[in-house]
Amino acid sequence: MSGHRRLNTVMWQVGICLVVLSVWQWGYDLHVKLPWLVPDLLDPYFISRPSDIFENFLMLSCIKSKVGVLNGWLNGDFDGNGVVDFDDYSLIDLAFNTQGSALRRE
Ligand SMILES: [Ca+2]
Repeated sequence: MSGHRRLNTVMWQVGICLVVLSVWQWGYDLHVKLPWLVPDLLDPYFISRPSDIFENFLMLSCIKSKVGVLNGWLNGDFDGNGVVDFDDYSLIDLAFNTQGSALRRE
C-alpha cells in the first residue's frame, strides 16, 4: 500500500470515528427538535455519553475526586492549595509511613 493511500485510509478512519463520537455525544440533544431523526437509544439515561465515560475513567484512576476536583496526582498538589510545597511532600511521607502492609518485593 502506498504511503498516500495509507494516509488517506487513516484520515477516513479518524473522520468516521469523530462522526460516530459526535453523534453519540451530542446526538440526543437533537431529539427534542427532530425526534424522528434521533433514536431513543441515544438517551443518556440508557447509554452514557463519551464525556461521562471519560469522567468516570478519571475518577476510577483517582485523577479526579467524586466532586470533580483534580486530586493532585498529576501536578503534585495533594492538599489542593495550588502550590507544591513541603505540605504536599509531608502527605506523601505520611501515606508511605502509615501504609497497611509492606511494599511488594519481586
Ligand atoms: Ca499543595
